[in-house]
Amino acid sequence: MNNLPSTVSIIPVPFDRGATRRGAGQGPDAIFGAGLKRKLDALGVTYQVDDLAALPERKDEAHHPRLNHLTEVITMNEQLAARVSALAEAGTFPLVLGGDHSIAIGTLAGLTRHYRNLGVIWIDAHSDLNTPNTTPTGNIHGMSLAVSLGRGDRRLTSIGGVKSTIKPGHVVLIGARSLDQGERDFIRREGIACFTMQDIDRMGMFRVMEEAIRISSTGTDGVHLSFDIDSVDPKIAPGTGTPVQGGLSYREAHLAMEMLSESGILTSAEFVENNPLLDRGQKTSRLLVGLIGSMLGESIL
Ligand code: HAR
Ligand code: MN
Ligand code: MN
Ligand code: MN
Repeated sequence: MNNLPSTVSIIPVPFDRGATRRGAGQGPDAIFGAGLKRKLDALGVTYQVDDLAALPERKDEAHHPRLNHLTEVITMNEQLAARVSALAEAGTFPLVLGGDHSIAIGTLAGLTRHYRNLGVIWIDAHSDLNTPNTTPTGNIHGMSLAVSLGRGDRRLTSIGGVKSTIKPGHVVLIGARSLDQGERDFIRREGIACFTMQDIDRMGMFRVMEEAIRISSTGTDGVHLSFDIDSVDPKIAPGTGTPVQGGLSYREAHLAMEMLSESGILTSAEFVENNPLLDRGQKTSRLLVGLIGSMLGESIL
């Protein structure tokens, strides 16, 4: 089954200031190096590669307690929000390549300028629901989903200007296995659907994805996939900055992408936290090319 979007707009975001370990900034190049264009050509996908202005080399190093590299994160995400918003408005399918997960702030800000009720499928070992009050690290990649739900520092939640707010009932977390206490409280308080690794063990990925597709596409006018490669088990995806054992298998990850393709619900996607400096060869980048292929309709038979 094939539900190809008309035109895919690839947006590389070489940014890693939202994380402690550097290297995710080289993630987009590594995904191209592992054959992304060849894969899209083989699938007959129409695509264009977008360009963001490079970040100025040296930014002010003002210290923002509990918000590491705040200025750089804001600058990058304002730019990204503007691009994503324009590309969604033009009717294309934005495909953002990270970069650390703080870039979801800009992606989602741009999308919610366009969609009034955006559904979000967040596949990640983490939930990225910290705020400056709960963060154990101050790293903004651990806060991006909270920001997109309108929580946290105003300088982050205001990125992208006038936009709708994502509703907690339209968000689905998949693959969680490393949550901070403040994040658990957030999930319970807001009633966010969360399929942990334990749920995946017990229900199977097929049923989890059926539920995720139903929840994210009910009462929404678009669905975004935010895929953090650390959702996948580090034995299969070693190239990432905050690996957590006990993750998705190769097939579970592919099945999720295949089911999303079949469902036809996705209107945008991002793939983040690919760190080629920590990879074994091109293992993780190649996996990402395969997963993007499955999301865009590649089938086994
Ligand atoms: N929860 C931790 C924090 O807030 C770790 C977040 C980690 N990393 C990510 N996000 N890759 O999914 O710092
Ligand atoms: Mn539209
Ligand atoms: Mn993440
Ligand atoms: Mn993560």
